[in-house]
Amino acid sequence: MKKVLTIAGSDSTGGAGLQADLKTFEEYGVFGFSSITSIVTMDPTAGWSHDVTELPAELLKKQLVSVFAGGPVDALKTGMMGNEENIQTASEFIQPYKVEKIVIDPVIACKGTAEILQPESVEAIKKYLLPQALVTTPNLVEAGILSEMGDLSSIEDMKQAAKKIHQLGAKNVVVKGGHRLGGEKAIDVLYDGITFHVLENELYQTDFNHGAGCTFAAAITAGLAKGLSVEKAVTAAKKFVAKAIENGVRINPYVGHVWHGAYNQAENRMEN
Ligand code: PXL
Repeated sequence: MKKVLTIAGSDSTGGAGLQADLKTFEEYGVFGFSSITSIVTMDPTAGWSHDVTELPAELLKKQLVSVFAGGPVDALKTGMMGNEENIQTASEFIQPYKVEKIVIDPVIACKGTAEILQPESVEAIKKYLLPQALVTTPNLVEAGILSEMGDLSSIEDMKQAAKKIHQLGAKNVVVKGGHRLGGEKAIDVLYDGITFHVLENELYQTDFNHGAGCTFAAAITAGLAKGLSVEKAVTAAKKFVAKAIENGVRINPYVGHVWHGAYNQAENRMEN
C-alpha cells in the first residue's frame, strides 16, 4: 500500500484543501495522511467571505512527527501553507526523509475566491518549497506571481513562466490555463526542463468547480506514488479532474464543488 501525505489547509465544506486531497487519494487507492497548516472558514452571512486561521508551526511539526513515525511516505503534496514559519517548518522537517515525489501546489491565489490571497507566502514558497518540488502546479495567476511576469495571457506566456519557475528549482512545472486563459479548451503547459507539453482538455462551463486545483495536484501525487512517470501522472490527473468538474455539485447558495468520486462513479459504491 502506497502512503501519501498532504500538508495543507482544511476546507470544512469538503471541496478543496486536505479534504479534496484525502478524497482523491482514496479514489487512487493509496493510503492518505494529513498535516493541517490552517483552517479556512466561510461566512454565509457575509457573501461567503473566507477567513484563514493559521495553526502554530509547533502543532504542524507534531503532526508531521506522527505521520513519519512509520518511516517516509511514498509521495507528498503541499497546498495552502498559512505562513512562512509553517513553510519553513514543513520544508526542514521533510528534508532528511528524502521523499522524491513531492508536489508543490503553490496556493497563493485561489481561483474564484479573491479572499484567499497569500502574498506573504510567495518568498517562502520560492525559498523553501520549489527547490524540493518534483512537480509544481501554479494556476495562471500564481505562475504570473512566481515568475514575476505579472499577467499571463497566452500559451507563449505560460511557457516562459514555466521556464522561470523551473529555474527556481522545481523539476517539472505545470502551468494551469483554466478559464482565465480564455479560448475553447482547458490548456495546461507542462515543462520538464527540456520539453514543453501543451495539454488540452474540454473546458466545462460550470461554476461548480471549487477544489479543482487541489484535486488535480492530489491526483498527480497519488499517480506518482503508484509509479507513474510525471507525464503520465499529469495526463491521468487531468482526466480525473475533468470528470470531477463535469460532475460538480451545488453545495449551497454560494458555491459548488467538484465531485472527487466522479471518475470511479463512487456514488454507486456500497449499495448493499
Ligand atoms: O483552492 C485553494 C484552496 C486551498 N486550500 C484550502 C482552501 C482553498 C480554497 O478555498 O480552502 C484549504
